[in-house]
Amino acid sequence: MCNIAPGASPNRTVSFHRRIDHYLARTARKLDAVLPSADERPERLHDAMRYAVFNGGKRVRPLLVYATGECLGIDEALLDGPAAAIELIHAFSLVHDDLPAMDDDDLRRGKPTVHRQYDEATAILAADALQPLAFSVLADIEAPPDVRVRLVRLLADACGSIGMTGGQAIDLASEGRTLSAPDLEHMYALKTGALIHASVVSVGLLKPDLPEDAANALDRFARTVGVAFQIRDDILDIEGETEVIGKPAGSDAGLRKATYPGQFGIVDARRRCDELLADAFRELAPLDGHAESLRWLARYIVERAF
Ligand code: GRG
Repeated sequence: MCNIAPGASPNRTVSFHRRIDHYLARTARKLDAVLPSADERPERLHDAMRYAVFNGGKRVRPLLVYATGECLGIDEALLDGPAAAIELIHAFSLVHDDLPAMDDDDLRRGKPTVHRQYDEATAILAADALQPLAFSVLADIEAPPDVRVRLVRLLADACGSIGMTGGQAIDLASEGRTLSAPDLEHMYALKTGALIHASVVSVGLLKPDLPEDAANALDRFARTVGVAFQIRDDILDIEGETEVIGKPAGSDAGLRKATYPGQFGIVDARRRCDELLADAFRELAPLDGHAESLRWLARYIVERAF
């Protein structure tokens, strides 16, 4: 087992899910602080940015940041910046994902998508503004300059052509096609996994003395969970109800998307999720008892109902 100091977060004697509200409140406060007020000009743009960020959302990525922080014993105040930055990138990606040129969705989180609530140009601009805001937040965190540069690089790679955007390009190019299981999982690892990976690995960067085996364990854990997250998402698209998942059920089939359950069936998709969860748990072994929060979140990710 590697040597990691116990976490300095509140109420560590109770299960992680009892601390979630605390972390959601921290995330909301930080996002509210960094987003321009809707009264500030240009008001409509700022209003749309706030709508994109505050119209619901489970905040899984910020929770992964705080859970990893618990695991590594990092002061939670230092985690607010990375948690908010990653959520801003996530919000921006969803606005783009819903646009007519992408998935053309009217509903997100049970509410009109940003281009439906405002208009297409405002949605594009709101997303365009959320992305640089994320990097500005990272540039301001209370860490040595070299750590901030590494964080910016990690997030830039995670959302660029070797990360989320590349995954989205493969996803769009795969409509109507059949992919092998490894190719599907590669697409998932980029489209969805890259940001989930960054949520965990960014916290490791805040601890320069992190032992290599712990850093490698977190890296592999995050990659595994990222793929499981997208398979679960695809299962929910088939099995979920629109009112529960907050977006039109069955839209992947409508768009002839290449998905794991679409190609291999729900049973195999569930089996693959369980396999990935077991792998993820195994990866956490070097972190031993410090990783209870990450184990809780990984299970939540593969069992969630929306
Ligand atoms: C130009 C960098 C750039 C990005 C645009 C549109 C796009 C490229 C990428 C989209 C990637 C994407 C939307 C992947 C899907 C990930 C996914 C499963 C999102 C849903 O995440 P949840 O369930 O959402 O965490 P909530 O609503 O809870 O926040």
